[in-house]
Amino acid sequence: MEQKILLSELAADTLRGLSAKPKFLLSKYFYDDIGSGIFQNIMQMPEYYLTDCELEIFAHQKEQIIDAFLKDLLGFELIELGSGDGMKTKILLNSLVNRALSFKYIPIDISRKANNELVGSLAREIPLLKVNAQTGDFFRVMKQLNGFSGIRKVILFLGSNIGNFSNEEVNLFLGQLSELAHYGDKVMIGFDLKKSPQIILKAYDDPHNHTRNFNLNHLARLNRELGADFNLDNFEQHTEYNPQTGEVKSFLVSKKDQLVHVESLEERFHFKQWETIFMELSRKFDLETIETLAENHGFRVEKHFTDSWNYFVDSLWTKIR
Ligand code: SAH
Ligand code: AVI
Repeated sequence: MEQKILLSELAADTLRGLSAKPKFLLSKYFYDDIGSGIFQNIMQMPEYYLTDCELEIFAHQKEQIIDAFLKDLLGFELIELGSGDGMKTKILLNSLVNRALSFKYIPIDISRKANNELVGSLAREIPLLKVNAQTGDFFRVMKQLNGFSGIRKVILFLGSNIGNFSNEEVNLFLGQLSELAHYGDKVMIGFDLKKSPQIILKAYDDPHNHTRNFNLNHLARLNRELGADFNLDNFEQHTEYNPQTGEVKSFLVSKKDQLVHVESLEERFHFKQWETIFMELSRKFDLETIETLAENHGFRVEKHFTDSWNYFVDSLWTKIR
Protein backbone atom coordinates (compact mmCIF):
# COMPACT_ATOMS: atom_id res chain seq x y z
CA MET A 1 0.00 0.00 0.00
CA GLU A 2 2.76 2.39 1.01
CA GLN A 3 4.45 1.85 -2.34
CA LYS A 4 1.24 2.70 -4.21
CA ILE A 5 1.08 6.07 -2.45
CA LEU A 6 4.48 6.86 -3.96
CA LEU A 7 3.46 5.95 -7.51
CA SER A 8 4.08 8.41 -10.34
CA GLU A 9 0.99 9.99 -11.88
CA LEU A 10 1.34 7.74 -14.95
CA ALA A 11 1.57 4.65 -12.74
CA ALA A 12 -1.36 5.68 -10.54
CA ASP A 13 -3.58 6.49 -13.53
CA THR A 14 -2.59 3.22 -15.23
CA LEU A 15 -3.46 1.23 -12.10
CA ARG A 16 -6.83 2.98 -11.88
CA GLY A 17 -7.56 2.49 -15.59
CA LEU A 18 -6.54 -1.16 -15.92
CA SER A 19 -8.35 -2.10 -12.69
CA ALA A 20 -11.60 -0.49 -13.87
CA LYS A 21 -14.46 -2.25 -15.60
CA PRO A 22 -14.45 -1.54 -18.49
CA LYS A 23 -10.71 -0.80 -18.70
CA PHE A 24 -9.47 2.61 -19.86
CA LEU A 25 -6.23 4.59 -20.27
CA LEU A 26 -5.95 8.40 -20.30
CA SER A 27 -5.26 9.97 -23.69
CA LYS A 28 -2.97 12.65 -22.23
CA TYR A 29 -0.32 9.89 -21.94
CA PHE A 30 -0.20 9.42 -25.73
CA TYR A 31 2.29 12.27 -25.95
CA ASP A 32 5.66 10.89 -24.90
CA ASP A 33 8.50 11.67 -27.36
CA ILE A 34 7.50 8.86 -29.72
CA GLY A 35 3.76 9.63 -29.43
CA SER A 36 4.31 13.34 -30.19
CA GLY A 37 6.14 12.25 -33.36
CA ILE A 38 3.31 9.89 -34.37
CA PHE A 39 0.81 12.70 -33.80
CA GLN A 40 2.75 14.80 -36.31
CA ASN A 41 2.31 11.95 -38.83
CA ILE A 42 -1.43 11.99 -38.09
CA MET A 43 -1.62 15.74 -38.71
CA GLN A 44 0.10 15.30 -42.07
CA MET A 45 -2.28 12.69 -43.46
CA PRO A 46 -4.92 14.01 -45.88
CA GLU A 47 -7.68 12.16 -43.96
CA TYR A 48 -6.98 14.23 -40.81
CA TYR A 49 -8.80 17.30 -42.14
CA LEU A 50 -8.71 19.13 -38.76
CA THR A 51 -5.21 20.53 -39.22
CA ASP A 52 -5.82 21.71 -42.81
CA CYS A 53 -9.06 23.40 -41.81
CA GLU A 54 -7.54 25.26 -38.88
CA LEU A 55 -4.52 26.19 -41.02
CA GLU A 56 -6.87 27.62 -43.63
CA ILE A 57 -8.71 29.64 -40.97
CA PHE A 58 -5.45 31.15 -39.74
CA ALA A 59 -3.94 31.68 -43.19
CA HIS A 60 -7.03 33.42 -44.60
CA GLN A 61 -8.34 35.25 -41.54
CA LYS A 62 -5.25 36.04 -39.46
CA GLU A 63 -5.66 39.80 -39.70
CA GLN A 64 -9.33 39.65 -38.62
CA ILE A 65 -8.39 37.28 -35.77
CA ILE A 66 -5.66 39.61 -34.55
CA ASP A 67 -7.94 42.66 -34.85
CA ALA A 68 -10.46 40.82 -32.70
CA PHE A 69 -7.74 39.90 -30.15
CA LEU A 70 -6.64 43.52 -29.92
CA LYS A 71 -10.04 45.11 -29.51
CA ASP A 72 -9.75 46.91 -26.14
CA LEU A 73 -6.27 45.46 -25.45
CA LEU A 74 -2.85 47.11 -25.40
CA GLY A 75 -0.07 44.80 -24.14
CA PHE A 76 -1.07 41.20 -23.52
CA GLU A 77 0.11 37.68 -22.80
CA LEU A 78 -0.70 35.04 -25.38
CA ILE A 79 -1.09 31.78 -23.47
CA GLU A 80 -1.50 28.55 -25.45
CA LEU A 81 -2.65 25.35 -23.75
CA GLY A 82 -1.46 22.11 -25.41
CA SER A 83 0.64 24.00 -27.96
CA GLY A 84 2.32 20.92 -29.54
CA ASP A 85 4.51 21.87 -32.50
CA GLY A 86 2.81 25.31 -32.72
CA MET A 87 2.70 24.99 -36.51
CA LYS A 88 -0.62 26.82 -36.87
CA THR A 89 0.02 29.32 -34.08
CA LYS A 90 3.19 30.49 -35.85
CA ILE A 91 0.98 32.06 -38.55
CA LEU A 92 -0.58 34.30 -35.89
CA LEU A 93 2.74 34.88 -34.11
CA ASN A 94 4.41 36.09 -37.30
CA SER A 95 1.63 38.56 -38.00
CA LEU A 96 1.62 39.80 -34.40
CA VAL A 97 5.39 40.38 -34.49
CA ASN A 98 5.14 42.06 -37.90
CA ARG A 99 2.66 44.50 -36.40
CA ALA A 100 5.33 45.26 -33.74
CA LEU A 101 2.90 44.45 -30.93
CA SER A 102 4.05 44.15 -27.37
CA PHE A 103 3.21 40.66 -26.12
CA LYS A 104 4.71 37.56 -24.60
CA TYR A 105 3.92 34.02 -25.84
CA ILE A 106 3.46 31.36 -23.13
CA PRO A 107 3.07 27.87 -24.67
CA ILE A 108 2.11 25.13 -22.18
CA ASP A 109 2.43 21.45 -23.06
CA ILE A 110 2.78 18.17 -21.19
CA SER A 111 5.37 16.99 -23.75
CA ARG A 112 8.89 18.26 -22.97
CA LYS A 113 10.01 17.27 -26.46
CA ALA A 114 7.23 19.26 -28.16
CA ASN A 115 8.01 22.26 -25.97
CA ASN A 116 11.79 22.14 -26.51
CA GLU A 117 11.37 21.81 -30.28
CA LEU A 118 8.87 24.67 -30.33
CA VAL A 119 11.17 26.98 -28.35
CA GLY A 120 14.10 26.07 -30.66
CA SER A 121 12.15 26.63 -33.85
CA LEU A 122 10.68 29.94 -32.62
CA ALA A 123 14.16 31.24 -31.78
CA ARG A 124 15.22 30.48 -35.35
CA GLU A 125 12.05 31.52 -37.18
CA ILE A 126 10.73 34.47 -35.12
CA PRO A 127 13.77 35.71 -33.17
CA LEU A 128 12.03 38.89 -31.97
CA LEU A 129 9.33 36.91 -30.15
CA LYS A 130 9.41 36.81 -26.33
CA VAL A 131 8.69 33.21 -25.25
CA ASN A 132 8.18 31.71 -21.80
CA ALA A 133 7.37 28.00 -22.33
CA GLN A 134 6.00 25.85 -19.47
CA THR A 135 6.03 22.06 -19.39
CA GLY A 136 3.26 20.28 -17.50
CA ASP A 137 -0.39 19.33 -17.35
CA PHE A 138 -2.36 22.42 -18.32
CA PHE A 139 -4.86 21.86 -15.51
CA ARG A 140 -1.96 22.26 -13.06
CA VAL A 141 -0.10 25.06 -14.88
CA MET A 142 -3.33 27.03 -15.25
CA LYS A 143 -3.70 27.04 -11.47
CA GLN A 144 -0.13 28.35 -11.11
CA LEU A 145 -0.76 31.13 -13.67
CA ASN A 146 -3.96 32.11 -11.92
CA GLY A 147 -3.96 35.55 -10.41
CA PHE A 148 -0.51 36.38 -11.79
CA SER A 149 0.66 39.52 -13.62
CA GLY A 150 -2.57 41.50 -14.07
CA ILE A 151 -1.71 41.88 -17.79
CA ARG A 152 -4.54 41.20 -20.24
CA LYS A 153 -4.60 37.63 -21.50
CA VAL A 154 -5.48 35.95 -24.77
CA ILE A 155 -5.71 32.20 -24.17
CA LEU A 156 -5.58 29.74 -27.08
CA PHE A 157 -6.79 26.14 -26.95
CA LEU A 158 -6.55 24.96 -30.55
CA GLY A 159 -6.76 21.81 -32.63
CA SER A 160 -9.98 20.50 -31.03
CA ASN A 161 -8.01 19.52 -27.94
CA ILE A 162 -11.23 20.22 -26.05
CA GLY A 163 -12.80 17.28 -27.92
CA ASN A 164 -10.59 14.92 -25.94
CA PHE A 165 -12.41 15.84 -22.70
CA SER A 166 -15.43 14.09 -21.20
CA ASN A 167 -18.43 16.34 -20.46
CA GLU A 168 -17.28 16.57 -16.86
CA GLU A 169 -13.75 17.55 -17.89
CA VAL A 170 -15.07 20.16 -20.34
CA ASN A 171 -16.93 21.83 -17.48
CA LEU A 172 -13.96 21.52 -15.12
CA PHE A 173 -11.63 22.94 -17.79
CA LEU A 174 -13.89 25.85 -18.75
CA GLY A 175 -14.46 26.56 -15.04
CA GLN A 176 -10.70 26.82 -14.52
CA LEU A 177 -10.29 28.84 -17.70
CA SER A 178 -12.99 31.20 -16.49
CA GLU A 179 -11.12 31.65 -13.17
CA LEU A 180 -7.84 32.27 -14.98
CA ALA A 181 -9.40 34.86 -17.31
CA HIS A 182 -10.31 38.25 -15.90
CA TYR A 183 -12.99 40.62 -17.20
CA GLY A 184 -12.14 41.55 -20.80
CA ASP A 185 -9.61 38.74 -21.35
CA LYS A 186 -10.07 36.66 -24.50
CA VAL A 187 -10.15 32.95 -25.19
CA MET A 188 -10.01 31.24 -28.59
CA ILE A 189 -10.97 27.56 -28.70
CA GLY A 190 -10.77 25.27 -31.74
CA PHE A 191 -13.77 22.93 -32.05
CA ASP A 192 -14.20 20.23 -34.67
CA LEU A 193 -17.77 20.37 -35.98
CA LYS A 194 -20.22 17.58 -36.75
CA LYS A 195 -20.14 16.60 -40.42
CA SER A 196 -20.56 13.50 -42.59
CA PRO A 197 -19.81 10.49 -40.36
CA GLN A 198 -17.74 8.92 -43.16
CA ILE A 199 -15.35 11.88 -43.24
CA ILE A 200 -14.96 11.83 -39.46
CA LEU A 201 -14.44 8.09 -39.29
CA LYS A 202 -11.69 8.15 -41.94
CA ALA A 203 -9.76 10.75 -39.94
CA TYR A 204 -9.60 8.38 -36.97
CA ASP A 205 -9.48 5.02 -38.75
CA ASP A 206 -6.83 5.74 -41.32
CA PRO A 207 -5.32 3.47 -44.00
CA HIS A 208 -1.73 4.47 -43.05
CA ASN A 209 -2.04 2.94 -39.56
CA HIS A 210 -0.82 6.13 -37.87
CA THR A 211 -3.83 6.17 -35.50
CA ARG A 212 -3.30 2.50 -34.70
CA ASN A 213 0.39 3.15 -33.95
CA PHE A 214 -0.57 6.18 -31.85
CA ASN A 215 -2.77 3.96 -29.66
CA LEU A 216 -0.35 1.03 -29.50
CA ASN A 217 2.44 3.41 -28.51
CA HIS A 218 0.55 4.05 -25.28
CA LEU A 219 1.02 0.37 -24.40
CA ALA A 220 4.64 0.51 -25.59
CA ARG A 221 5.15 3.51 -23.29
CA LEU A 222 3.84 1.44 -20.36
CA ASN A 223 6.36 -1.26 -21.33
CA ARG A 224 9.19 1.31 -21.42
CA GLU A 225 8.30 3.37 -18.37
CA LEU A 226 6.48 0.98 -16.03
CA GLY A 227 8.16 -2.30 -16.99
CA ALA A 228 4.93 -3.74 -18.44
CA ASP A 229 5.04 -6.70 -20.81
CA PHE A 230 2.25 -5.85 -23.27
CA ASN A 231 2.65 -7.80 -26.52
CA LEU A 232 1.40 -5.23 -29.04
CA ASP A 233 0.55 -7.94 -31.58
CA ASN A 234 -2.13 -9.18 -29.18
CA PHE A 235 -4.22 -6.00 -29.55
CA GLU A 236 -6.19 -4.51 -32.42
CA GLN A 237 -7.42 -0.95 -32.86
CA HIS A 238 -11.12 -0.18 -33.17
CA THR A 239 -12.75 3.20 -33.78
CA GLU A 240 -16.43 4.16 -33.81
CA TYR A 241 -18.31 7.40 -34.43
CA ASN A 242 -21.78 8.11 -33.09
CA PRO A 243 -23.35 10.96 -35.11
CA GLN A 244 -26.03 11.42 -32.45
CA THR A 245 -23.61 12.26 -29.62
CA GLY A 246 -20.74 13.52 -31.83
CA GLU A 247 -18.37 11.12 -30.06
CA VAL A 248 -15.48 9.34 -31.76
CA LYS A 249 -14.32 6.58 -29.41
CA SER A 250 -11.09 4.73 -29.84
CA PHE A 251 -10.38 1.32 -28.33
CA LEU A 252 -7.70 -1.32 -28.22
CA VAL A 253 -9.21 -4.80 -28.22
CA SER A 254 -7.47 -7.84 -26.75
CA LYS A 255 -7.29 -10.53 -29.45
CA LYS A 256 -6.77 -13.29 -26.88
CA ASP A 257 -7.20 -14.20 -23.25
CA GLN A 258 -3.97 -12.94 -21.66
CA LEU A 259 -2.24 -11.73 -18.51
CA VAL A 260 -0.14 -8.57 -18.61
CA HIS A 261 2.39 -7.93 -15.86
CA VAL A 262 3.26 -4.34 -14.90
CA GLU A 263 6.44 -4.48 -12.89
CA SER A 264 6.34 -1.09 -11.20
CA LEU A 265 2.74 -1.67 -10.08
CA GLU A 266 3.57 -5.21 -8.90
CA GLU A 267 0.30 -6.24 -10.57
CA ARG A 268 -0.94 -8.60 -13.23
CA PHE A 269 -3.96 -7.57 -15.28
CA HIS A 270 -6.21 -10.15 -16.90
CA PHE A 271 -7.65 -9.48 -20.35
CA LYS A 272 -10.46 -11.69 -21.57
CA GLN A 273 -10.50 -12.39 -25.31
CA TRP A 274 -12.13 -9.37 -27.08
CA GLU A 275 -12.05 -7.26 -23.91
CA THR A 276 -11.57 -3.55 -24.65
CA ILE A 277 -9.42 -0.71 -23.35
CA PHE A 278 -11.07 2.67 -23.97
CA MET A 279 -8.23 4.87 -25.23
CA GLU A 280 -9.61 8.23 -26.36
CA LEU A 281 -12.66 10.36 -26.88
CA SER A 282 -12.65 12.93 -29.73
CA ARG A 283 -15.92 14.82 -29.52
CA LYS A 284 -17.47 16.79 -32.40
CA PHE A 285 -19.58 19.86 -31.62
CA ASP A 286 -22.28 22.09 -33.06
CA LEU A 287 -22.43 25.89 -32.80
CA GLU A 288 -25.40 25.84 -30.44
CA THR A 289 -23.55 23.69 -27.90
CA ILE A 290 -20.47 25.93 -28.19
CA GLU A 291 -22.55 29.03 -27.49
CA THR A 292 -24.16 27.41 -24.45
CA LEU A 293 -20.73 26.40 -23.10
CA ALA A 294 -19.46 29.98 -23.44
CA GLU A 295 -22.50 31.46 -21.76
CA ASN A 296 -22.50 28.93 -18.90
CA HIS A 297 -18.91 29.86 -18.04
CA GLY A 298 -19.12 33.65 -18.08
CA PHE A 299 -17.99 34.34 -21.66
CA ARG A 300 -19.58 36.19 -24.61
CA VAL A 301 -18.98 34.71 -28.08
CA GLU A 302 -17.30 37.45 -30.16
CA LYS A 303 -16.95 35.57 -33.42
CA HIS A 304 -16.86 32.11 -34.94
CA PHE A 305 -14.00 31.82 -37.44
CA THR A 306 -14.81 28.88 -39.73
CA ASP A 307 -13.06 27.29 -42.72
CA SER A 308 -14.59 27.29 -46.20
CA TRP A 309 -16.02 23.75 -45.69
CA ASN A 310 -17.58 24.62 -42.31
CA TYR A 311 -15.77 21.62 -40.86
CA PHE A 312 -14.00 23.41 -38.01
CA VAL A 313 -14.44 26.56 -35.94
CA ASP A 314 -12.08 28.72 -33.90
CA SER A 315 -14.48 30.39 -31.54
CA LEU A 316 -13.36 33.67 -29.92
CA TRP A 317 -14.86 34.53 -26.55
CA THR A 318 -14.52 37.50 -24.16
CA LYS A 319 -14.80 37.10 -20.38
CA ILE A 320 -17.76 39.20 -19.24
CA ARG A 321 -18.48 38.03 -15.68
N1 SAH B 1 -2.47 22.62 -30.34
C1 SAH B 1 -1.67 21.84 -31.27
C2 SAH B 1 -1.33 20.44 -30.74
C3 SAH B 1 -2.53 19.54 -30.58
S1 SAH B 1 -2.01 17.93 -30.05
C4 SAH B 1 -2.37 21.74 -32.58
O1 SAH B 1 -3.52 22.15 -32.66
O2 SAH B 1 -1.77 21.25 -33.53
C5 SAH B 1 -2.40 18.00 -28.39
C6 SAH B 1 -1.26 18.58 -27.57
O3 SAH B 1 -1.73 18.72 -26.24
C7 SAH B 1 -0.04 17.66 -27.52
O4 SAH B 1 1.12 18.41 -27.82
C8 SAH B 1 -0.04 17.14 -26.08
O5 SAH B 1 1.28 16.93 -25.60
C9 SAH B 1 -0.78 18.23 -25.33
N2 SAH B 1 -1.52 17.74 -24.16
C10 SAH B 1 -2.43 16.73 -24.11
N3 SAH B 1 -2.94 16.63 -22.86
C11 SAH B 1 -2.34 17.61 -22.13
C12 SAH B 1 -2.45 18.04 -20.78
N4 SAH B 1 -3.29 17.43 -19.94
N5 SAH B 1 -1.69 19.08 -20.38
C13 SAH B 1 -0.84 19.72 -21.25
N6 SAH B 1 -0.70 19.36 -22.52
C14 SAH B 1 -1.44 18.33 -22.97
C1 AVI C 1 -5.10 16.19 -30.08
N1 AVI C 1 -6.46 15.77 -30.45
C2 AVI C 1 -7.33 16.92 -30.69
C3 AVI C 1 -6.51 14.75 -31.49
C4 AVI C 1 -7.98 14.45 -31.88
O1 AVI C 1 -8.32 14.68 -33.04
O2 AVI C 1 -8.76 14.02 -31.02
C5 AVI C 1 -5.81 13.48 -31.08
C6 AVI C 1 -5.97 12.37 -32.07
N2 AVI C 1 -6.27 11.15 -31.80
C7 AVI C 1 -6.33 10.41 -32.88
N3 AVI C 1 -6.10 11.19 -33.91
C8 AVI C 1 -5.85 12.43 -33.44
